[in-house]
Amino acid sequence: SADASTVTLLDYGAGNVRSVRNAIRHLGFGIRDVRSPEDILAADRLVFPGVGAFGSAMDVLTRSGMADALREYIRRDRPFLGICLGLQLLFDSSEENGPISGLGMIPGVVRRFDSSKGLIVPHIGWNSLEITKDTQLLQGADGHHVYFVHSYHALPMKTKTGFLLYATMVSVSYHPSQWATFKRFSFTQKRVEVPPRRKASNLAKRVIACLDVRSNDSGDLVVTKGDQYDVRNLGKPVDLASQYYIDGADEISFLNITGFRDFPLGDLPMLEVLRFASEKVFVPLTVGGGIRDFTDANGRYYSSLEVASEYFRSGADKISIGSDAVFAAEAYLQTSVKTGKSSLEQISRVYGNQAVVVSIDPRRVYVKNPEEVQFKTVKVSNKGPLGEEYAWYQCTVSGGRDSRPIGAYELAKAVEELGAGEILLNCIDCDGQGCGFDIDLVKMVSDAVTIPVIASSGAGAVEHFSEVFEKTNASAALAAGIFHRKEVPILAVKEHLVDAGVEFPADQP
Ligand code: 1PR
Repeated sequence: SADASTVTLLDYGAGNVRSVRNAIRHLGFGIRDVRSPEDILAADRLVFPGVGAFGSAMDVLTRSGMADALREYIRRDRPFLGICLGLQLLFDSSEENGPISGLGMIPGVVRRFDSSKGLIVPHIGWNSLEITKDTQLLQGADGHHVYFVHSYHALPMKTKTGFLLYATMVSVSYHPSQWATFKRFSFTQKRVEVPPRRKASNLAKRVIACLDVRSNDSGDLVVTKGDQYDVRNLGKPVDLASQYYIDGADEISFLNITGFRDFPLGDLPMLEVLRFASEKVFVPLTVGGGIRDFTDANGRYYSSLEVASEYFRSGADKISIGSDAVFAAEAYLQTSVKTGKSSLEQISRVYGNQAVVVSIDPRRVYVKNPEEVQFKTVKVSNKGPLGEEYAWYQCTVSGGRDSRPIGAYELAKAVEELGAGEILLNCIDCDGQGCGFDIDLVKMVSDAVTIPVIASSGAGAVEHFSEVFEKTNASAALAAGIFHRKEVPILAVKEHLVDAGVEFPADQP
């Protein structure tokens, strides 16, 4: 029958569920989209990939009448696969922007991971699954590496009725080969209980390939790279991104380096690049450049949230904010008031912290004496030109063109408070130099925050990756030039990290 080959998908428009769609189709099923509460009740099997933040998702579900339909569907004991937030929403309440009441179908609460014990939250990256109880659904998944992005975990109260606790695992949304689960799901109606993972496993370090892109004179987006932010052209973004995915990159970042002067929604090539890339690249995509409020030539105002939403709809898993986050942090440090109006705050409130990266572009400023400046300094490993032993790292905006009165340390701490889920830490002095990451800078920032820090700028050899993971708390390392110029393949970096004893995913696509 038609129904045996159809999966009903609840996509309430809050983010990127492209990969889920790709995966369902990959397994040979058709997709019926939920347009009204009745569609939920009419479903034979319902997949609910929750994206975004708990509070805004509950608002949408309640306003549209879908909350009641979902409760009824589950009461009727119909097959249901809740992924990530799609599972959490079934609980009584969540701490995310809250406490906020959920659908109340599973007794229990959703809590934030406790970062006070040295945990880096959100947990982002490829980690192995450990299945401690035999379940039909996750058969064969034991020991496999899947991609996690989560800050919250669901804590069910002990009940007699087993519920499918699909943890907050979103891994499956990234690679169709991991969607075997779907096949099983479509044949089974049994509810099974999967206890949360018990033993902690090492958090895998990520290797990220970055593509700086800009529009050329004929309006095409090209990959560009230079040193110290002085750029030249290298190739086509989608082709390169696909190649990096095949080569084993854990994530891909696109930075539209002219985004600060052009309006991104007028930048159709970037949206096209994302659409094409998300069909070929099954690891997370981050996109940055130009995310801010904007009024176009006709006087039409676009909020940064609209800009970000368009990026998410086109296939981005995370967005990255540069200049606008610096202004938001400066205002916050001056007034100590969180207005809730900055792009950083608005986007993380709707899409969740884990979807918002802040890109920092600092430049080293040597000083003789830390007392000379009001910013956090470090004792540098290599003295300055006049024998200076200290430095602070001054933030810049507009691709390094303008320097601002705020240090990388101060910025990192402020944006963490404002809702950033991750920091992409560049360094203009090291960019394109191939002399290694700025260990002093990465150490200072990764020790200062509890969110993950991506070390960037300066990778020139495989040893630079193990060095940054050994000497700092960085969660990921990003490089551009060495990959573009094919000097060091991504696989060589990964092999080196294994040899050096830094854990990394072995069976990831
Ligand atoms: O300010 O929100 O519009 O965001 C602009 C974004 O574009 C920021 O993330 C900023 O870092 C980036 N950007 C702006 N201008 C440039 C430039 O190069 N002229 N690129 C630029 C920044 C730095 C890294 C680079 C690493 C690794 N590129 O992303 O990829 O340094 O390079 P390497 O491995 O070759 O050393 P907004």
